[in-house]
Amino acid sequence: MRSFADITDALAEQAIELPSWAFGNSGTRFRVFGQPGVPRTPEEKIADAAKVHEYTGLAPTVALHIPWDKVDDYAKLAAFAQDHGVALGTINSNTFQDDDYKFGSLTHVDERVRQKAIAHMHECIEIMTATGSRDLKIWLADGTNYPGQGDLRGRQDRLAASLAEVYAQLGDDQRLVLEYKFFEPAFYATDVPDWGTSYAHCVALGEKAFVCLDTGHHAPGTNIEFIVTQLLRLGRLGSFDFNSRFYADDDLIVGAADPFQLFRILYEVVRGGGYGKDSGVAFMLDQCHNIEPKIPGQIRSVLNVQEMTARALLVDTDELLAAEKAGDVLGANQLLMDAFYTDVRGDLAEWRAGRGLPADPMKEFLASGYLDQIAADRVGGDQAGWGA
Ligand code: LRH
Ligand code: MN
Ligand code: MN
Repeated sequence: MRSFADITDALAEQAIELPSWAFGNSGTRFRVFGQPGVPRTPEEKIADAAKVHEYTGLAPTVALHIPWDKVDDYAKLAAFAQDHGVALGTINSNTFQDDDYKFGSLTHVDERVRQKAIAHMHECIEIMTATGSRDLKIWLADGTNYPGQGDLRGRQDRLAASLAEVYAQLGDDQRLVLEYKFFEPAFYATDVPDWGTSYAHCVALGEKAFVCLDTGHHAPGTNIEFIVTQLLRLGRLGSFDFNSRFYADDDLIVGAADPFQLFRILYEVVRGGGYGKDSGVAFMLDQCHNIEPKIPGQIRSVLNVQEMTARALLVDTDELLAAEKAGDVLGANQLLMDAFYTDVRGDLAEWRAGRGLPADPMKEFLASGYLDQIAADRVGGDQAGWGA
């Protein structure tokens, strides 16, 4: 196994993008529980996200969701973020909250609605240009609830045509990232249900199209790390939406439900060259904190990713490959498990302190008084964008 000192350079490269929507009130379709101090504007969401970066050094960018984070001047919003020590990151399109999209967006059989969805994507690309963002992330709620409701093939064909129109608008340094999800809100057939469908569309589009893997978007029991390996092998893993789940798309804190799965995923990321600032693979969170406080929820999340990344980096890949080659089943497995069971929290605390960060970011943030301050300052905080 590698030593902690061996992995600190790699750890220093870690960057995890935060979703603006994690800071707003959110809930299930049964209830949204409001919390004091919740942001009322995109600026306040960015200010909260900046706190996570200030205390952890792990979260230098914030993803926006349009139109939830609609403002008049995006360059000004980017400057606001910069003043707070962060940058704006991925622009997430939203074609799922408009009555027009009841039967689909980029797949819609009605040309007017399909063009409206394409125009929204183009607007998102313009926002990216204003904010200096690299990635347009597309997740579609498109699908059908009943067999026969829609022509599955026709929907794929329209999707391909729509995506090509969106792709054509990308600048040279911009990327399209297509996220998949196996069900919900459509319950019979989802139009981008799996990595293979996303991959097929990306390959047809061109070299600036990549797959986004949301860890909560698979059937129970799916071997997600295998998908990671395959997409890295194919050069099409663009980004992660990290979260954890017990049942379906639960959007719980990453690493909370199954830390071992997170470790296995991160090991494959490291193994496959998907780790680090030049890898082209963006780490993002996609979570909602329905009952726990939001900024601490995000602090816990990025620390969970950091801890599991450290454990994955501890694996001596050469040693492991040698054990695998020798057919040493138990030895190889033990090499992985030894790294997984290594408690890195003490080393990480010491390392953080040595870099001018709080050894215990959660404790220092809670003691900072920021939560009391925003509770007093912000009255009438709104929900993240859905679940009212
Ligand atoms: C869909 C999803 C997608 C959306 C986000 C709010 O379930 O994961 O990434 O943009 O949730
Ligand atoms: Mn997602
Ligand atoms: Mn999701």
